[in-house]
Order: sequence, then structure tokens, then C-alpha cells
Amino acid sequence: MDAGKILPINQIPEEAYALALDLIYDRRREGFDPLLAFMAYFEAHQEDPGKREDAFLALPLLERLQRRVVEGRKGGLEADLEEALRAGHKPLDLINGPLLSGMKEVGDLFGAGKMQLPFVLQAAEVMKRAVAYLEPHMEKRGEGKGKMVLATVKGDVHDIGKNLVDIILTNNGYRVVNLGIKVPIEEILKAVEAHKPHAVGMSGLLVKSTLVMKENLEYMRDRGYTLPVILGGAALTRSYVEELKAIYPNVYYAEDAFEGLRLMEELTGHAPPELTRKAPPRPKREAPKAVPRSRPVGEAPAVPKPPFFGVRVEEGLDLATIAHYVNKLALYRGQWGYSRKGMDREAWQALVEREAEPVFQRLLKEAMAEGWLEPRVLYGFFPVAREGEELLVFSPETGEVLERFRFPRQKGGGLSLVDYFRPRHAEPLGDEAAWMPRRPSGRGPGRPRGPARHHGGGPF
Ligand code: B12
Repeated sequence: MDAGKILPINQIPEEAYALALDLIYDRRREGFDPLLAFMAYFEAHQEDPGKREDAFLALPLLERLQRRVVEGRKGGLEADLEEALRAGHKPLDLINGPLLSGMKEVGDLFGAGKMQLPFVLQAAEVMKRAVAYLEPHMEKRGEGKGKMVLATVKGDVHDIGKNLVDIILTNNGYRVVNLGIKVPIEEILKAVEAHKPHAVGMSGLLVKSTLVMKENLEYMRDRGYTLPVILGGAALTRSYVEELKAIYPNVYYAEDAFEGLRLMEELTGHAPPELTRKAPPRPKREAPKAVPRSRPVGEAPAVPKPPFFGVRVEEGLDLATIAHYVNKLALYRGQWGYSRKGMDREAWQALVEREAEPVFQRLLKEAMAEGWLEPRVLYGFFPVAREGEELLVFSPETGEVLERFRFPRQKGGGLSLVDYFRPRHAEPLGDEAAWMPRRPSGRGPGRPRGPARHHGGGPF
């Protein structure tokens, strides 16, 4: 879809929108022909693009800037920004005022299902272009005051806020190592080792990102990191970040870029500690033995033998069968952007049946007829064992630790998935001895061929 050639729903007059839907769904009734009604409407409402443009240009300057973001209008953006600067508006006031208000409006429209993704992207482009234009006009104060490694967390592409943080810190004398978007924690920590920053800044706007941030803090704690971490992004709340202090005490919440700057000033000794007042206690390492269990998990009578070890791929799967398992709610709401806001069950169901479901069925039919979707499943069996709070996954060939998983524990020291696995180094149970690779000193088949990467001793 070329977003430049169509109007988003929020810019289509309500009457025209309703008539278009009547026509698409052929809602003819006694005395009403949707096609005739549609033609009659557009004959009477011939849009004059020149008039529309004139009305836009007649808006007061700041309002025009806000509309530019909402409507994704790039042409003439720089001229408007220049005019605003000449009129004495400060670059940061323009960003925090009309431009961010526009972005907020876009978010609300998207959330309400009135604006589709390509238009959000256009709005984001206008915002980015405006910020890039204004940046050189910002006042720069001091330099060499400190350093931050900054990134949008794994799985998240939103970077407008993060880049604003970069600009505001840089213009206030801080060096920012901006790692970009979708950055895994391993990469963030590599940059921490290379640049030795005063703090790490993590940004994320998706609800999912708040969980990624939590995992990142656990990862850092487990590796003995204690440097300050500042978290920001619309999905976070101050109380959530406060709770994260139990995992990583030196973590702070920044509601916006200015709070981020204030935190950096404090953390680098350029401002008295107010937001960071409480001296961070040493991070607690989880002691696995002390974890109380509400219900101990008993020993399994036998360990079932896996049908094979390693990875297999299944191909030639039946699309119709798979379609049956698609989580449509997640698809329509999470991916296609349909919102249920303000709708009761019936209205939502009607919307799904009218709009989303026909598209799904059409795509499915096309995929089946044209063969452009070839589902494959990758699955495998691996030896695993519990170590403390982690589940270790071993290579069936070498016994190396391939992966470590840390599952959440139920509140109040309840159960965790790791409780259901046998501990590392446990005596083999039943058949296990026949197929489990053993320690290097051990007997039996499958003895590890190479040294274990993480644990000198051997796999189990
Ligand atoms: C623009 C936008 C996009 C653009 C992003 C372009 C870009 N390059 O950034 C595009 C179109 C790509 C996009 C994609 C998606 N988006 Co989007 N997007 C938005 C939107 C409208 C605005 C975000 C924005 O830029 N705000 C302006 C900036 C300045 O604000 P900010 O990021 O919050 O940053 C400020 C503070 O939070 C803080 N801050 C932020 N980070 C940090 C870090 C530190 C260290 C500090 C100190 C401070 C700080 O300082 C900043 C400035 O003061 C929001 C709606 C909203 N109201 O937030 C939805 C929104 C975030 N998106 C949403 C969704 C669902 C998606 C998609 C999943 C949609 C889809 N179906 O594919 C994808 C996500 C893909 C992915 N894997 O990430 C949802 C998230 C909902 C949720 N529950 O998780 C939102 C909330 C919209 C909605 N109402 O539903 N999106």
C-alpha cells in the first residue's frame, strides 16, 4: 500500500466512510442502493485538493506543525520549522510542544484503530525529520561530563524517544554511545565493557519490552554488574521500575528525556543526589537453596527416552490445519492493529466478522492456491538439567551448555518450571544412563568429545 496515495481513516469524513462500507458490504435495502448513494455523495462533495491545502496553510503555525506530524506531511516542514525558530520558539519547546502532541495524537488514533501502521510510520518520519532539522539549532552546554550507552531493547523498533534522549544528553555535555534498535543485552554489555559508561540507558515502548528490561537486569545482576541503568519508554511506570529495584537496585525510571538528563547529572556528580538519593544496596544474588517451595516436586519414577536427539524439520504441512490454530485475537488486535476500545462484545464480534475475518480467509485461500506460504516446523530434543534457578540445555554430542533458561517463580517463593527437572550431576535414573552423555571421567556411551565451555567438569 502506498500510504502517500490514500487517506487514513481519521481523515475521511464519517459520512463518506459509512457510505464506502455500505458499498463494500453491499448493504442494499428498500429504497437504498449503496452504489447510487456513494456516487451521489461524491458528486456533491468533490474534493478540491487546492482548497484542502489552503485550509491547511491557513492554520496557525504551531497547530500546523502538530498537523504535519498527524497527517505525515513532509513537504514544507523545514520552512515551517524555520519560521517557528525565527519567531523565537526554542527548538526543544517545538519538540516537546506541537511535535510531541502530534505524536501522542497519532498514538491515540492508532490505539483506537483509526489510523493504520503505514500512516504511523509517515508520522514518525516527519517527527524524525523535524528533530534532525532542529538539532543543530539547540544550545550546547559543556562537554565531557559523562557517558551513557543507550539502546532500544531487543524486539523493539521504536527509536524516536531514544534518539531524543541522545540529542538532549549530547547537547548537555554527555557522550552517548547509541547502539540503535532491537539490541540484545549481550551487545549492550559488550559496549559497556568497551566504553566504560557512567550509566546504561534502555528504551522500549512495547509492553513486551518492559519484560525484556526485567530480564536484562537479571542478566546483568547475575554477571555481577552494578552500574546505574536508566529505563524509559511509554509502556513503563514508575512503580514497575521501583519493583525492579529488588532485582537490580541501581535502576532508575525516567519519564522523559529531561528526567534522564537530571539522573545523569546526579549520577555523574554534576547535581546533588535527589532522584538517586538512596544509596544502592549491593544487589542480592539469588541463593537457590533458600528458595522456599509451596509444594515440593517429587522425583519422577523414570525419565522418558526421547525419540531422537538434535533438531528436525517438518515440511509439507497442511495450511488449513494450521489456520485452525491461529490465535486470531492476537493477530487482529496485536498485529493488524484492530482495537476494541469502547466496544461491547457484540460490536467487536461484528467488526471482526465484517472486516478482519474476510481478509484472513482471503489470504488463506490465496496462500493455499498460490503456494506462497510454506509452513515448516523446527523442533528438537536435548538433554537438560537443573542448576540452581536455571535450566541448562546441553549439546547431545559434546555435552556443552548450549543455553540457560531462567523461568519466573510464583509469588511468595512458589514453584518454578525448573523444579520439574532433575538436578545436574544427579545419579542417572533408569534408562537415562544409556543415552545421557556423562562426565568426561564417566563410563558409558556419548562421552563428551570436547571440553565443556562453561563448566570444566563435564555436562552433568
Ligand atoms: C511511532 C510509533 C511507531 C513507529 C516507530 C517508528 C520509530 N522509528 O520509532 C512504527 C510505525 C515503526 C511502530 C511500529 C509498531 N508499533 Co508503535 N507506536 C508509535 C507511536 C505512535 C509513537 C511512539 C513515539 O515515537 N512517541 C514519541 C516519543 C518521543 O516518545 P517515547 O518514545 O515515549 O519517548 C519519551 C519517553 O518515554 C522517554 N524515553 C523513552 N526511552 C527512554 C530511554 C531513556 C534512557 C530515557 C532517559 C528516557 C526515555 O523520553 C522520550 C522523550 O521525552 C506509539 C504510541 C505512543 N503514544 O507512544 C505507538 C506504540 C508504541 N506502538 C505500538 C505497537 C503495537 C506497534 C507495533 C507492534 C504495531 C504492529 N502491529 O506491528 C509495531 C512494533 C514493532 C516492534 N517490534 O517494535 C503500541 C504498543 C502497545 C503495546 N501494548 O505494546 C503503541 C503504544 C500504539 C498503541 N496505542 O497501541 N510504531
